Amino acid sequence: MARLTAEQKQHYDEQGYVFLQGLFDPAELQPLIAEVEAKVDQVAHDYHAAGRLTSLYEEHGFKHRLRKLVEDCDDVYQEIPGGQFCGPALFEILRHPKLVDIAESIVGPEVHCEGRHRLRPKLPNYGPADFRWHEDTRYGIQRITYSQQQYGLGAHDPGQGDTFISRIVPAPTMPEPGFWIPLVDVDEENGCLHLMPGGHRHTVPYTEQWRPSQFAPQLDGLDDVAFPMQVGDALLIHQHLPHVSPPNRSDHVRWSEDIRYQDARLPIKSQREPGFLAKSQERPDDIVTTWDEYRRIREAAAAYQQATREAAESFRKTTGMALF
Ligand SMILES: O=C(O)CCC(=O)C(=O)O
Repeated sequence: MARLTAEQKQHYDEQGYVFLQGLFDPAELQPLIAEVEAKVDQVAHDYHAAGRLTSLYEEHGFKHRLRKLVEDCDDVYQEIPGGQFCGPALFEILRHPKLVDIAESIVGPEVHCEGRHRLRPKLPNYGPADFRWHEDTRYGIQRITYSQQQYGLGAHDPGQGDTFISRIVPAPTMPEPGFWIPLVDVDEENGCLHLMPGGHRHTVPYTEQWRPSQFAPQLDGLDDVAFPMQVGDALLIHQHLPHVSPPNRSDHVRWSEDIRYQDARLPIKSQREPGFLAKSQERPDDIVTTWDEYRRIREAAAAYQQATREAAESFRKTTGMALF
């Protein structure tokens, strides 16, 4: 598959997204959908065996079964979303050349697939599945120091002095292109994504990025655009593009998967969810090509987290002090 065309790259830079209509043949996503269905089935059996469900709801298909299960036992929901879900079919999508080659257009030839991929079952009228306006990555902060001369008074301006000015400014973080991939057709009724095209170029003050009431005026004049999509389409989204996921008002689950990439030469975003090297010229032998390898990376990270938690707990018990 191709990298982004020059026009698509320009659109990404200027508008903060690219709508990739028909990127996948829907059949290519079928193994992933089957993997999600198998996960839901396994959770249903576990909860049913534990006496926490009155039925397995097996007669309900992909779009309805999880809703029925959660209506019966709310705790079922927490078993499904997020990065905890992963298997061989998702791995094949994470490393799919169609995604990795497009990511390469933005992050360069060393492509790391972040471990923070997320399965999103957006249940009808279910608050925990909704997202207010946000950007996917906060800005960092950077101290800049400049003299009045640099600030524009000009070297020969008689008014220029030696005064140095020091400011803390928000600094865009490294490129982290994300893909939002629906697993059912999405529209405004079942909670399709809304973007604010161009919003990634408006720096929201560092402290206000998660406070929409203060966020909105910063983006005055930009439009909120809904993106109905069909299975097979994908949205490529800049990490600073504001987006929102309004409530699902339909009677079925809106399923989607989101995936992010970064330059593998830069510090890896999340040590807790380490991801894997998806493409590389510098380290071709380290590219992860099998689910078994990625599964072992995930298991090692989980074991490390567990050991860290146990060490902290043991320290707390012995000393009465909390490590974190
Ligand atoms: O899938 C959704 O409903 C929202 C996802 C989202 O906002 C995100 O991944 O940052």
